[in-house]
Amino acid sequence: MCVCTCMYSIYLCSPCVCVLPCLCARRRPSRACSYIPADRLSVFLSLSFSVQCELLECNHTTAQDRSCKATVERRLAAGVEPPPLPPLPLPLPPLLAGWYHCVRNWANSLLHILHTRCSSSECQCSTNPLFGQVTADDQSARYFSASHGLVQTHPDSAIFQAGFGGIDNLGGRWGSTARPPAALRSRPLDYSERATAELRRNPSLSAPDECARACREGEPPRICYYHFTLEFYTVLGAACQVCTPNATNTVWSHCQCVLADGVERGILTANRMIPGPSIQVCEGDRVVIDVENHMEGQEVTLHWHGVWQKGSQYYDGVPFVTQCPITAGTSFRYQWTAGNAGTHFWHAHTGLQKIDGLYGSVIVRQPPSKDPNSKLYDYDLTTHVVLISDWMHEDAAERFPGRLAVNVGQDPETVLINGKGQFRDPNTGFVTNTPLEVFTITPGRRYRFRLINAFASVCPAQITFQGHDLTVIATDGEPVQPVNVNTIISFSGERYDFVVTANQPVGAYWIQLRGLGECGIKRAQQLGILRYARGPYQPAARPPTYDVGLPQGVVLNPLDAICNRPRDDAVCVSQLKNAGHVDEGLLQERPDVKIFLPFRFLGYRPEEVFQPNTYNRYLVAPTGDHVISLVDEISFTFPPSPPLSQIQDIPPEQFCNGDNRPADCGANCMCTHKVDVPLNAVVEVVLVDEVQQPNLSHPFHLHGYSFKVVGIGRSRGLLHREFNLPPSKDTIAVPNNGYVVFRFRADNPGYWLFHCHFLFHIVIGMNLILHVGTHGDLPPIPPNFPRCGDHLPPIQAPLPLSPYH
Ligand SMILES: [Cu+2]
Repeated sequence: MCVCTCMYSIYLCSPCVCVLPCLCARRRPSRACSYIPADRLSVFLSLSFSVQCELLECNHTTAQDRSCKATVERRLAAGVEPPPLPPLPLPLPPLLAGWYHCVRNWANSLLHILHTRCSSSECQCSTNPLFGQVTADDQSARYFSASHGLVQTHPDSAIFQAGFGGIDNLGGRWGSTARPPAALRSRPLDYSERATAELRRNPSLSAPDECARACREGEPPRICYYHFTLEFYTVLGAACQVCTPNATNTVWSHCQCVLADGVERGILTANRMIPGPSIQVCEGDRVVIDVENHMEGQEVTLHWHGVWQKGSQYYDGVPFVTQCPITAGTSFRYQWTAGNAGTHFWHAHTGLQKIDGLYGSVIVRQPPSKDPNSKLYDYDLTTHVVLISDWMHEDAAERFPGRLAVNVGQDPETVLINGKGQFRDPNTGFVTNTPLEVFTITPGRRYRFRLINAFASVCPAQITFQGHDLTVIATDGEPVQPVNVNTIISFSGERYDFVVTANQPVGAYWIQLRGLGECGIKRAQQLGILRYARGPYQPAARPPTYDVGLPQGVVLNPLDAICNRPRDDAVCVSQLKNAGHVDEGLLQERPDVKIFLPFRFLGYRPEEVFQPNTYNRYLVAPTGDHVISLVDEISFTFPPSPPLSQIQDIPPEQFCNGDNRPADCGANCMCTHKVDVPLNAVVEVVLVDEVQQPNLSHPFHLHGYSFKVVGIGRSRGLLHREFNLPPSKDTIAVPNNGYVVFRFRADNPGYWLFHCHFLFHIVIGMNLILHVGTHGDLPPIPPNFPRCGDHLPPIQAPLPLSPYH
């Protein structure tokens, strides 16, 4: 019996007959076909590919290598699934049989072969590259698989490539003497020991780049582990003297330089990246995120926007609703099952931290058989997430409550695509030369893009791809029947998935992102590049400007919200048709519960706000008005403890709603707005915009659910409802001076925040809590769940001074 190692993997011989010789392609070219399609160069060698080659009996001759390449490409194009690993060719000794069992059960990932650990008596299956590594004097523990440029192919395309685990350590003593291949030595892990300790300790955990994979039916779920270190940080800090970042949507950046739009400022970051780490998993995976708060003097919670948190209500991340905020210097472990697939994201839900940099993508993929639109695209790449955000050149706190003279209002200076962009100074005309985001595509292929609107300000965002149609296939994670448009307008908190077909001449094309509404004042826009592989890097066309932009064509989500008739130039969200399952009970005539929620601003005169001994909160709008928000005439305040875990600590009079207002509540009625809904009731919510401010449409987001949008419009009087396959969403913009009607079945017990997703409206009370079911319906409070609340003990008389004083 012998076990052999090679540069990229191992193979087994028993006695010296190779089980998987193809795995040693790089070291033993005489036995393998090592062809990798050019658009996947960033990945090394996939097992499925190797097995295909092996079955094809490729060998080292160039002619045969070419024929192997042709055959594999034909299979790829035809969408043929890769063959399973071959059965054992001959009886193996028990140890090797155990090893092979691990490899075969975890089929198709090279990582499993690399990271399975065998002692002299048994093998432990693991996908976790750090499992079992010893840190002391062990150099290898400081190296970690590159999530850089990780490529995720669509499962239909027959080849599935795993990220490369990096450490070849099956020779000698496992893990203690091995060194990473030379190619990886130049990529030190930008991680503290503490950040990887859990991965080293626990064999059942999968690392982030192993979880970012194609999802297959019947594959066992994984436990995906993430570690977020939250810090005060700097754009263009000294880290930028060390390296230039080029990764997109990674979990770790191997370069700690944050460029953003090339304007220096202080920021908040998770793992020194903007956007923060990307969580990409399969439906059914368990997601564990350890959040370490290093932001001195700041508390934080992270919300997983779009993840329903069924059974994990305590990890929804809303301060003083589902948990106590994470204080500086402490850690909090979020853990939830990725129960609903789709394009989601995470962001800080405390104060104004989100717009300073605390956000990132959450992508939950599913097997193609479960996606009704899977036939419409060939690739669903980890790199084709389009996270758009608005960006200021100072801390958000500089703009709250707001100024009167310089930098008035809360509008961003610019907008970013995946944290990248350039900034044109309006005073000097100087343009920064930071890199733009580039998405690469191959001619003839169809790509799924996942757009995430992580804006915090009131600006809608408009995105257009030059010369390419966008086929919208999902919104807020839920599939819709495909619709072709040219431009997508999205609001804070919304997500849209669309397919782009590489059907234009090979070249580079502009992607234009414009901030609309108030962002029009500063002409806030950003550019990105859609590049054909092997084509030029720069578009030939002049860059579009804010005022002379790309042609809009057909617009999804038009701002005028004229939605009660079909139009040639636009598609309203309410006109999208659901492509998933629609609960018929929801569409019955009478819902069990109807909640009518008009919302508006309340304006104060300065002499009303600034009275001695009163400290009413307010926001100074760009107009100089001092306002708070009212939903059903109540301005929401957070309770001192989370009702989910500490309901007994909250005085009942803290809560209120439209039918139960505190007796002495004036026009600026402040209390914890809570609407109770019985479990499993069919609920209809009617949101009516009474702000009466042109250019402002408030996007409302419901935690814990998606709902069916049955009506959007601007006419008052009879509200039009459309019950034919209404789309599912969790964030919906209410047209200014208009309304939205949606329905859902309240089957997820808990305390769910429902709020306008504009950051500066949350902090002045545009929220309420939807309380579904009773405490008896909730899962138990997690052990040692942190507690918080007021400390107001009886006041004591002065203590007598000690006689020695
Ligand atoms: Cu709002």
